[in-house]
Formats: sequence, C-alpha cells, structure tokens
Amino acid sequence: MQIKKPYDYKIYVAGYFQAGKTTLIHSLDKKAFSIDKPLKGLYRGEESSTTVGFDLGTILWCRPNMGSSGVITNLEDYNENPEDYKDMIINRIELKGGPGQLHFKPVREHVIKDSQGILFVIDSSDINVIGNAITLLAESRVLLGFDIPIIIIANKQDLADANPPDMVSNILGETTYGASAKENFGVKEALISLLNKIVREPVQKEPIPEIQEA
Ligand SMILES: Nc1nc2c(ncn2[C@@H]2O[C@H](COP(=O)(O)OP(=O)(O)OP(=O)(O)O)[C@@H](O)[C@H]2O)c(=O)[nH]1
Ligand SMILES: [Mg+2]
Repeated sequence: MQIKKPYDYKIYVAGYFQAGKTTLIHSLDKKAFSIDKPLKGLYRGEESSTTVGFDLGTILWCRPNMGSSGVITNLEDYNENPEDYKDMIINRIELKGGPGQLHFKPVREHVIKDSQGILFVIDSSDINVIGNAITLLAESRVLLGFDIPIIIIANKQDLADANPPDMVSNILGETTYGASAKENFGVKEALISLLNKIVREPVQKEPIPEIQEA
C-alpha cells in the first residue's frame, strides 16, 4: 500500500528579526497560520508583531512537465480554477517560518527539522543588522547541513532606502534575489529556483549509525 504524504517538499523560511518571513508566507498563502506576539512600541514608526512560535503555510508548485519552472499558486486559487492546472505535475509545498529573534534558537531547532531547503530573508533596508542575519544563515546551515539548498532574498526592495540586491550579495559573498514580500514581487521566482535546486541536488541523509551496547 502506498502511503500518501501530506507534503512533497518542506521549506524553512529563515532570517533575522523583522526581515519579512511572516509577511512572505502570508503573501503566498492567505490561510497561513502564525504564532506571533505584538511588538512593544513601534518598529520603524509602525505597529508590528514578532513570531514567538512559527508560521505555517501551504503552496502548490504546478509544472507542465518535470523540466519546466512552472508556477506557484495556493489551494484557494487552485480550487477556483482547477482546469487551469489540468494535466500538470502538482507538488504540495509546506512553508515553515521560524522566529527571527536570536534568543529563540531552541524554537528554531524544532521548526527547522526535516526541511529540504531554506528560503533566507534579508531586510535590504536595514544593513546595520546584516551581522545578525549572517549568524542565522550559518546557524541554519549548521542545523541542516552545509549542502542544504538555499536561496537568499534581498527583501523590502519596494522601499526607497533598500540597498540593491548586488550590494547585499557583495556583503554576504552569496547571490541574492531582489524581492518584496509586501508588494508581491520576486518571491515566487526565488521559490521556484529553490525548488529546482531541491529537485536537482537533494540532500543525502547519512544513515544513523547503529548504537552498540556495551
Ligand atoms: N516595505 C516592506 N515592508 C515589509 C516587507 N516585508 C515585511 N515588511 C514589514 O516588516 C515588518 C516585519 O515583518 P514580518 O513579516 O513580521 O517579519 P519577520 O521576519 O517574520 O519577523 P520576526 O517574526 O520578528 O522574526 C512588518 O512591519 C512588515 O509589514 C517588504 O517587502 N516591504
Ligand atoms: Mg515572523
């Protein structure tokens, strides 16, 4: 008997405090669920909240064939026009976001488990905290292994004071994708690149060594 899995791929959305992880997940799945807490005081002049648990969303990756990039949609949009996706290969993707505050590492250690790829979100408009973002990028790689597929997003490109993706790439020494989770651009393209990486370079899990009793 074949067991049907609820998800085909699991992606962990990582990044430092207020980078835009929760916004990104909710922009893709309107029914996403988050365990957040209102921030005390204003964040850059506005009310905001911070994740103290996790974000959980579901999206669909629909491709006409295995080799194509395809499109990202969600269950609601799919159910409205299922005929648009007729004969496509449809994969269900779980998006899990972690808390970005550094002291929530024990929570991240749980949320990150079993992820097959990382979407890493950077706030391009707050380069002062890039050191903390680099710390969390390294933490994610330590927790999931250095061969884990990663795509980095230089988020908040809609803001006038955002640094361009090239600048963020130079600081990190890694390629970044310009995007805005709030204004809905660049995110789906980055996700499709990540999914293609996951499909092409799946992480090989080491077998767990047998424990010999003394
Ligand atoms: N202008 C702009 N603001 C954004 C964007 N993405 C997120 N924000 C804002 O940035 C703030 C933080 O967004 P969140 O999505 O809560 O950030 P987070 O990474 O989940 O933060 P933590 O849960 O605290 O780690 C909110 O005020 C969002 O509205 C973006 O692309 N552009
Ligand atoms: Mg959050």
